[in-house]
Amino acid sequence: MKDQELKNNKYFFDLELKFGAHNYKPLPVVIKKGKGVKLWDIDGNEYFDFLSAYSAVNQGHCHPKIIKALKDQASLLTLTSRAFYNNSLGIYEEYITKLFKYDKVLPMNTGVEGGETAIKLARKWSYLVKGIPENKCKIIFAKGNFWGRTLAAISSSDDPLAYKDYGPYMPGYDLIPYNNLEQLELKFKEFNVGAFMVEPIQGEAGVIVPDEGYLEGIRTLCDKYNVLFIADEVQTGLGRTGKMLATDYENARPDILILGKALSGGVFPSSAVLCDNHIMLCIKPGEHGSTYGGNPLACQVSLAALKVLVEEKLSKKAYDLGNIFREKMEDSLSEFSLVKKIRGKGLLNAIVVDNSKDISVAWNICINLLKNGLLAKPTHGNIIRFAPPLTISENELNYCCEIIIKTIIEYNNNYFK
Ligand code: IF1
Repeated sequence: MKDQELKNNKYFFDLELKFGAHNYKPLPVVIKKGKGVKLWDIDGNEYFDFLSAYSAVNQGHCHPKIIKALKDQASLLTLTSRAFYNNSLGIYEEYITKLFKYDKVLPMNTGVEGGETAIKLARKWSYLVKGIPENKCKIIFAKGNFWGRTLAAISSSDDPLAYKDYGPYMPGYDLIPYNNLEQLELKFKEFNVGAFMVEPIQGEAGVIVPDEGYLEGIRTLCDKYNVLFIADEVQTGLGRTGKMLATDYENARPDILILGKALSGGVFPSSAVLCDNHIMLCIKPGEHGSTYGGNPLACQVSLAALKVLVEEKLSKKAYDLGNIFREKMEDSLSEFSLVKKIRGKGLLNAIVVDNSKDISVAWNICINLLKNGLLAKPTHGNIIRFAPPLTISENELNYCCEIIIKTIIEYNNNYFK
C-alpha cells in the first residue's frame, strides 16, 4: 500500500473483509478515539456513544482513574497465574465481596466464562449439597436468554441465529417463558432442578423488562423449592439500570451473581461470580480456574472501575437520567405509528420500531443517527438499544434526545407513511 494513499474508511473496511472473520456486521464507521461519552472516527467526526460496547463502558471511555490503574499496574506486574499469590487479588476480592455482600468471589475474564462458572458451581452444589443424583442436575433458563457464545451458552438459546448448526448441545437444560412465575413453579416441581439462571432484564432479546414482582417471585420460589437463583447481571449490573444491580429493585438477592463488562469499565476483560460459602466452597483446589482469571492487572482495573461507580454515584445518575430519557421519548415519539414501544430501566433503554413495511428500518435509522452524530445499534431487526455511558451529563442527554427524536421523526416523515 503506497504510504501517501489515504487510509480512509474503505481501507479499514477492506482489511477486515479480507483478513477478518465475518462474524459481525458493524455500522460503517471507523472509530479511532474514545473519551467519556464520545467517540471520534478516523476523519475526526465526533459521535455520542449510545451503545457503550453493550454496557461495558458504563464509566465512560478511557476513564482517567481506570486508565491510571491500568498503566500503574501494567508497568509492575500483569500476570502470575494462580500458581502463586499476588498482592492485588485479595485486596480486590475483599472490596468486591463487601460491596455486593457475598462471602466469596471467583474471578474470571469474560461474561460467558462467568456464566459457565456459575453453572458449574450450581451443578456442584446440586450434587454435593442438595443431593441430586450425579449427572441429573437440570438448569432452567428463560426463553429469549443470551449469556454468551460458548457451546454451553448457545445450548440454552432459543434463537436459531445463536445455536443453529452448532449441535450437539449441552444436556441438562430446560427452557420456560420469561416473566412467568406460574411456569417457573411448575418446572421447579419436577425432579432434580438445581438452578434457574436469568437476566433481570433481557438485554439481547431487546431490553425486555419483566413485571414488577417477577424478581421477588423468583427468590420466593427458589427458597420454596431449594433451587439456586443465578442472576446474570453482566449487562444489567454495575449501575446500568439505575441501581447497582437490577435485582436491587426488589427483594431478590441472587444465590449466585454474575458480573462482567463494566466490571473493568471497558478497559480489560474481567468478570466475577459471587456467592456465599455453602456454594463457593463446593469447588475445591484444581477443580476450576483460568490462566488470566484474577490477574493483578484485571484486579487493579476492576477495583478502580468499581470505585468510579461508587464515588461518582453512577447508579443514581442512571436512574434519574433514564427517567428523563423515557419521558422525552414518550412525549415526542409515541404518537408516531413507526414507534411501537419505548421501554427500559435506568440507562438501558430500547425503542421498538415497526418493520412491517421495511425490515431494514431499524438499521436505516441507526445509519441516519450516525450521520447525525450518535451511535446506536439495532438488535433482533426492529429494536434499537440506547445505552450511553452512565457518566453522560443531563445537558448531553437532552441534546442526544433531540438528535434521536429528530432522526426518527424525519425517517417517519420521509419513508414511513
Ligand atoms: C456478542 C449481544 C449484548 C450478555 C449477558 C453474558 C454475556 C453477554 C446478559 C457474555 C454478552 C455481548 C456479547 C456480544 C454482544 C453483546 C450482546 F448482543 F450479543 F447479546 F450485550 F446484548 N450475559 N453480550 O449480554 O459476555 O462473554 O461477551 O463478555 O457476542 O455479539 P461476554
